[in-house]
Amino acid sequence: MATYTPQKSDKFTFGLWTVGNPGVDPFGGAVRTPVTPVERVRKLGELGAYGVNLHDNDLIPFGASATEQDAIVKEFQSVLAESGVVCAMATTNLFSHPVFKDGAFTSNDPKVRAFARQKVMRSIDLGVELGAPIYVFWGGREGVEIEASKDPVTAAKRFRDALDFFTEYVLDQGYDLKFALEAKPNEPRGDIYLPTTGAMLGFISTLAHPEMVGVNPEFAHETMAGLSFYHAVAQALEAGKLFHIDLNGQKPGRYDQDYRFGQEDYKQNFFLVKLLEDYGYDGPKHFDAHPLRTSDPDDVWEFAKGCMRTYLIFKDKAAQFNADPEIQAIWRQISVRDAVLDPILDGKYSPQNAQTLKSHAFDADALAAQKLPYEKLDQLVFDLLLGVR
Ligand code: GCO
Ligand code: MN
Ligand code: MN
Repeated sequence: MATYTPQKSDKFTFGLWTVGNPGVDPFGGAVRTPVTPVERVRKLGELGAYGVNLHDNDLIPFGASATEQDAIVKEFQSVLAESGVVCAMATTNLFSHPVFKDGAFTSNDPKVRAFARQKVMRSIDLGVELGAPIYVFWGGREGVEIEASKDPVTAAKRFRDALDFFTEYVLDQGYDLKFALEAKPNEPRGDIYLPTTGAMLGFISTLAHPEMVGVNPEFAHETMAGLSFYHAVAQALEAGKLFHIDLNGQKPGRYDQDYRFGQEDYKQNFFLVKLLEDYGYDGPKHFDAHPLRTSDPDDVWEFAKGCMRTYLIFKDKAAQFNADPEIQAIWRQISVRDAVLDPILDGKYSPQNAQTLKSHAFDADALAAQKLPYEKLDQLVFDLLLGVR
């Protein structure tokens, strides 16, 4: 019987803000006093997590002096070393302080936009000092409720100008750092710009250094919009742009629930884990989730353990799927091969290939009569997931 014990090689990570979430929601205040960042790292290390992620202000209070920052960083570096936990990703809080209430990079006020750039550069320096190889941009306040208040074309340009500035900054400093852009359709803004992973992928190709920039898709964000997270991740993977991933649980069409990974839609999560494993995604798997508001401090750690355990169970199920003779037989049956057509379809355009396709005789009725036993296939998957196979 597998124990589903997380190993460092699983590359499971948690944001300081995830296990440190005090349970605040729009209707009520904190229900827990989180332990300090240092203690969170220590505990995550004990549980087998590989890394920790942070916003600048998860560690360094807003407005702290350089001396205060140095002391905090030193203590944090020593707990990272002691616990064997790495700083896997860093990011900037461009959403909590009221100065960002109408956006950071897309604010109409150049002083706010400039302050945001200052904060990001300082935060990049901090992330690099802590050893983070990935820097996430999530534009939580980059959006609107009132369309008359901003020009969305100008907003897109401002977002791009900011990112181009930061990639140049990274190159100028000689940092070894990649960026990952995280999309979200809404919340906290009525509409957030660049609302989906697909939108981010399109945007990246317009940047000055697209090779330095990938995506950080989040289960909850795509699911809120009623989209398939599995497909969004697949597209990013295929484009070589899956630099980071935020895993959690979410029901479609709701506010951002940030549930424990795997809490909702087992099938979608199974295929997601299978995708990451089959295609050898080797970046961090970040559980960007919150313990329930009902959780006491012990239950917070059950939440963290549950995220990792669930991933490992799905990984085990993916291996079962790949080894299941009946499932694989159906897969072979539907994965039709054709000695003449496959090389043409897999290859590039040539006048010869165009001519061959144009003159090929197809029997459309015979093709339409091919058996596609998908009811049977899906039931096998269901049985496998529910543990009766
Ligand atoms: C959210 C987002 C954030 C970001 C984080 C890192 O919905 O609040 O998912 O948790 O992931 O700010 O950029
Ligand atoms: Mn989120
Ligand atoms: Mn996230």
